[in-house]
Amino acid sequence: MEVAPGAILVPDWLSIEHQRTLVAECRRWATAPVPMRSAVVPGGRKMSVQTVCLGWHWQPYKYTRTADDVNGEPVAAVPDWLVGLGRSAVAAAYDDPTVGERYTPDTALINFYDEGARMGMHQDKDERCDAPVVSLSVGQSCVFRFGNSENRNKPYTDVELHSGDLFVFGGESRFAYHGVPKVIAGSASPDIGLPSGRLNITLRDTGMS
Ligand code: MD5
Ligand code: FE
Repeated sequence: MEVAPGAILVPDWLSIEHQRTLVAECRRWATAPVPMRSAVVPGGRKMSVQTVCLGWHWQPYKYTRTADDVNGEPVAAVPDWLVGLGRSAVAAAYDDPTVGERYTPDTALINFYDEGARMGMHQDKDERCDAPVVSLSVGQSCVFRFGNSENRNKPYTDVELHSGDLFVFGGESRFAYHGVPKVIAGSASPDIGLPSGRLNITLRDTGMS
């Protein structure tokens, strides 16, 4: 489903088995070598979303190899199987195996939303590269707000994202404003090993070396 040019939503793309694996792996990534944390933005406020990173460490608003704002450790590598999942995701979204083969994300951001967490409208522009962002949702459903590339206000489109959904943001949509105004209470998906909250895994190419 094309939400906007380059922004493709593929509902229920991940199998239950893949969702379970991602939950289990996220539990490991969230503990070591760098613990998951709420990033502090330059004004001093803590984000309500908690984040841990693979490949490159994101902090507001840059990428580094070591988690300088957490414990100073180098972040874990992005495993090959996750790069492969990203390639399959891009190929599926654009219905074109060749775009998948050329996709090499060097970073994964894992966001955890408890039921009260939200993410304000923003653009992802810390990457020096316009390759698509792959977004995988696991756990509780949310309202995802897909905006425009000009400002954080209207026009925007609200879509519900559910456990297993794939969203790819490329082309004209890569630098659109977006946010997560709410996690939907009571929407936990049974059988995936996450009793509450929402995980989002994004794959990105930072364009860094
Ligand atoms: C989330 N994460 O659900 C979202 C999914 C973040 C973040 O927003 O920055 O960690 S990624 C949604 C996204 C990424 C890149 C571009 C666009 C949306 N877009 O152009 O709409 O936790
Ligand atoms: Fe974002």
